[in-house]
Amino acid sequence: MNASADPGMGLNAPAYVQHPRLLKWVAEMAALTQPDHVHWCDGSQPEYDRLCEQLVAAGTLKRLNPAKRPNSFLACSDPSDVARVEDRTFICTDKKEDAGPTNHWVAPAEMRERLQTGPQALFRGCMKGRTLYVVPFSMGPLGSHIAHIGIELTDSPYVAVSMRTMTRMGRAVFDVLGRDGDFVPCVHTVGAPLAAGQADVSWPCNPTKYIVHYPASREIWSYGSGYGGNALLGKKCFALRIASTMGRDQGWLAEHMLILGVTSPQGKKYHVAAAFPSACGKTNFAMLVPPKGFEGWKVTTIGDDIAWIKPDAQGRLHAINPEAGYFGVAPGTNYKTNPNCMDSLRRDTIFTNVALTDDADVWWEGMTDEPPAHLIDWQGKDWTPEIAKQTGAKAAHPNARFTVAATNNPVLDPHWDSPAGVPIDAFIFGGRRSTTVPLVTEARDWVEGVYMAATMGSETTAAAAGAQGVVRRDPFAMLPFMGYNMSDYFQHWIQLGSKLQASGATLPKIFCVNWFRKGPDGKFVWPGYGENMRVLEWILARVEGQARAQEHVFGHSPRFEDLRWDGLHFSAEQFHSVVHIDPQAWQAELALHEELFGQLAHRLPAELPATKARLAQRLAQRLATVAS
Ligand code: TSX
Ligand code: MN
Repeated sequence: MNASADPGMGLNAPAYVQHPRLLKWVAEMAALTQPDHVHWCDGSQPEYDRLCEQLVAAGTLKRLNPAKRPNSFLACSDPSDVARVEDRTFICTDKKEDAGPTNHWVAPAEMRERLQTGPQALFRGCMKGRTLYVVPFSMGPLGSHIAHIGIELTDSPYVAVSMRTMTRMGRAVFDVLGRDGDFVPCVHTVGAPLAAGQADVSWPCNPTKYIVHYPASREIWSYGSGYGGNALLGKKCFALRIASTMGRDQGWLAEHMLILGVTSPQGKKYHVAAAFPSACGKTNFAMLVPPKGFEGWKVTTIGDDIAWIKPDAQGRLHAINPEAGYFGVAPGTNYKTNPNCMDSLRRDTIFTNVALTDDADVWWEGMTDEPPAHLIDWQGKDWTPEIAKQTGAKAAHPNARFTVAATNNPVLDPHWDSPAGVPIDAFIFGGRRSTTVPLVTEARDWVEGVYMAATMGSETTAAAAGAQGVVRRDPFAMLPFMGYNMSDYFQHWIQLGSKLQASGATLPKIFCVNWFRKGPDGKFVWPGYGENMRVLEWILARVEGQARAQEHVFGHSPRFEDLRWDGLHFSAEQFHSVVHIDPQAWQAELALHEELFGQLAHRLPAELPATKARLAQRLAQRLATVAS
């Protein structure tokens, strides 16, 4: 094929693609990457089935036992390609300060030389021997005024089928685009061209990896990985990094948040958006099952990972889930921690890097109390509980994933696909903290809420690299996903709040939660999971102005008698240990906030140090009363 000599031709573009700029771009990219074939995805079921069959033939997918797990597959990646690569993720703005101190930066011209134009340009000929899939997708309900369109060019059929599950993918996107609609161009390659006659491997990838964003031209270029957020470019790259810059420029928010609906026994419906860093159980919270004592309450899922949030004409914030599926961590998911998720995975699921059972089903650590007697682990090796005991080998990779459509979720919210989005009543920010941070705190105002979100952090667990038990700051749970300068992002939140407030709109209340306080015995005190419904009930009653609280240094928290305890034995002493404020610990905490603000000092909004000064003053008063 010689696309460069004949732009727009030789591309096999279907007649319904009537967008000259798009056709020209695909032709240019085909000329650069030199695929053997071009396939335009229509998003149909037959196309999905054909691609899956092809992936089975190539050894990338294994079909699971249709009697146990209908229409489902297992993919095992190259052992070197198992997670997002943050140190290879770049924000290429003209000025380094616009990417900010929390991002890796390379000048756009320099990066284009490495990837596209230089003598060693990585994308030149990178798709030789492969098929280029043109994947049209909408992030958000098709045609929603909050949604945006992307086109991903990829040489990975695994990515093409995953994008069909994770986004609204297919030919209807071209109807929305018309002849001149805007789209975010996304170019992805596994970086493993094939010479004539060269046999492929089951998971092609390249040890060199680049995840590159050009915020000004809203482009994404990804090289060398076939895994997750590195390759499914609608997710972290578009819906968070590029969308955060679009939101800054256009007056909306792209957030690392789940969105859930709560219906009270009286039939009143509320919507909450919540941000947590990884390993805090976002998907579990998004599918929460109300506990004993909460009969008549219902929690429904709008989204489990990302929220795009825009004010309506009255200034009320409305959220959509830009995604259409869940790409969640499998290990730890079971019928106790998340029954709705387990039910979602009973069919139509692609699992990646979990273990294979002898009857061609899947298993992962934490799925059942008792492991099967024999498995094939995620690297294709024999696994038994005995081998695991001796070698520590995991059956599933700790970052093993499921890819499943939202429509498989039994508690999917009826408005999850509504183009107008759902009105947000409360924002929740959470972290994993064994000390210091109370179970739940309501911010006294918007700026104090932004302060809570900006300073949120999580203790490192054994799963992550580095020291254990160290608090890592993760502002808004956005640290790995920010598309611009973190301080400018804080400013954007503050500005949006004051603009909406000035217009007379009611802003969502902001809360901070911590399910993970530990007692002196080192055990979690709060039972978590479904019992978090008790906290959610209090939060919504606060939104209604119908629940009481006690003010402390950091904000308002419930007293024991302000939560409802029906159906749970939880003593006032246990409650005290998850909400009490230790002034000494808070003094150390504020010193850590100061450290963060020092790192982000350039362009940090003055409101944040001012809020910290007010908190420090309250704390000093508290310490003085304790001493006297
Ligand atoms: O997801 C979690 N949530 C949110 C659920 C809606 N997890 C799992 C985190 C890792 C992904 C939790 N773990 C939660 C929680 O609220 N709380 C805890 C801590 C905890 C762990 C085990 C127990 C209790 C709390 N075990 C028993 O009570 C028996
Ligand atoms: Mn996430």
